[in-house]
Amino acid sequence: MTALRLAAALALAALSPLTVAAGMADGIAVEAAHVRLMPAAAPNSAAFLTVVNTAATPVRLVGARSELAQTVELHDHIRDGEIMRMRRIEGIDIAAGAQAVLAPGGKHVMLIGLKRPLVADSVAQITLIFADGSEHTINAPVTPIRPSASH
Ligand SMILES: [Cu+2]
Repeated sequence: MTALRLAAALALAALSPLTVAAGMADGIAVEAAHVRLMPAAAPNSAAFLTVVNTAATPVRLVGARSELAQTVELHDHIRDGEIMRMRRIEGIDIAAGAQAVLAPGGKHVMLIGLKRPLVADSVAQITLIFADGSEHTINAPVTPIRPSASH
C-alpha cells in the first residue's frame, strides 16, 4: 500500500509541469567558455567556463557530456604537498546569484579520451547537467591555453 502510494506520488511529480518549469538550468548563464587546444596525440583536454546562477535558488552542477570525449568529469585541483593534483568531484554548488569559476589550476570540466584531435578555433558543444536532471548546452571555442603545472 505504502509502496503503491509512493509510486503514484512519483508518477504525479514526473508529470507535473512545475518540475520542468523550475529546472535549475533555466537560471543558468555561462560566460568565458573555452576548451584547451591540445596536440593531436593528447588523450585528454579540459573545458573552462564561468557558470552564473541568475536564479533565486541554489543550483548544483553534477556533470557534463560532450561528443568530443568518451568520458566527461567534473574535476578540481587539491594540494598534495608541493604538488597540485587533479581529482574528480561529485558536484559544484552555486548559491543564488553566485557564480562558479572553472579555470586553469582550479575546477574544470575534464574531457577524457578525446574521440578525435581538437582543431584550433573550432567550436565544441558541451552539455552541463544539473542535480535535477535539467541541462544547459554551450558552444565553447577551442583555444590554446598556457599549460598549468598539473595538466
Ligand atoms: Cu582534470
